Amino acid sequence: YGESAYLDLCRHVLNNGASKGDRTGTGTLSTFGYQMRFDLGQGFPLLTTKRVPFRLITSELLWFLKGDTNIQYLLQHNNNIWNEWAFKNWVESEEYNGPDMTDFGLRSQEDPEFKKLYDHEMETFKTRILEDNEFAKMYGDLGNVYGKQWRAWESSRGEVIDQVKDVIHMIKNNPESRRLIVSAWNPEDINPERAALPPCHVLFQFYVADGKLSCQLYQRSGDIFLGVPFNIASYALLTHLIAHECGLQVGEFIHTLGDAHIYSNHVEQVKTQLDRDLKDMPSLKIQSNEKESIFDLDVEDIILEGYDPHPSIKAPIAV
Ligand code: UFP
Repeated sequence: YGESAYLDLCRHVLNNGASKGDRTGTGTLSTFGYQMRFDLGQGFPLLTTKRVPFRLITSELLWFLKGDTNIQYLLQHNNNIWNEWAFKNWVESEEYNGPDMTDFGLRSQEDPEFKKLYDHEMETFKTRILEDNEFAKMYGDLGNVYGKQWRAWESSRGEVIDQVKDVIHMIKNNPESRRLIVSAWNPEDINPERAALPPCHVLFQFYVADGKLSCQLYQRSGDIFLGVPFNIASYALLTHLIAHECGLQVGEFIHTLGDAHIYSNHVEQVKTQLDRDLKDMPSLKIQSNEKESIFDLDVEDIILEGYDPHPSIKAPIAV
């Protein structure tokens, strides 16, 4: 249960994981099929054995919930986690005429001279997205990512489906339903020609019993050290927000992972984290007095209390 379940997953993969190559060429220790449970009534499951940047989790989730797919909102909230994807579209466009940015992810990790050029181009790009709405419309939009899939799924018949609104309606009106599902996985979009990033969070399902709302996520691929702590907090927050909207208490978040892996260059960091003791869990408060619905919430409405974790641990991200 809780953070111990996460640390158990780390231990399990360190001790039993298969050595497995991967798309990024980094190499991993990996296991297939693993489940963790978090009782949200006990506290908010933001890890305490290292600091996890909750601010970024909040603004990203509110961005998804608004159905927004443009990084301008994220940049306005000082959130840089999706920049590379938009930047890629920009530097591959006809209009871009700066220095060659082919393979910028890998090259900026390997070549300090190139990194300077890249950092400069990226800063220029961010400023333009923030200051020039026309430019932002053209190059800040990521297309078929979670915001679109959750709030404005386009069917082949030309309908637009708001899965989150629909699921909230169902939870309120038919809480016993066994069909309380939101899916991000669209086989039509998985073609690499059309979407660069097939969703990691494939599908989630809600469940209501005893006045409590639970949520289970199926995540097809999880970077245990960098991604998963983020993902746990994000879906725990989502469960809180939907419960709040539906007048329910929070139940459990159940995290089911497909390929759960520790990258070979994260092993030392994981061991450092495993040597640390757990601290008290923080708690979450939602302030929404005048807000019509959770779709109108702002980051300031979400308040985390009592978070006093061990320091963060740096690790390179696999791109
Ligand atoms: N990843 C996560 N969580 C996320 C996310 C990505 O752990 O929310 F978007 C990791 C999993 C994997 C990589 O290490 O990013 C995605 O690569 P692939 O598509 O090859 O699974």
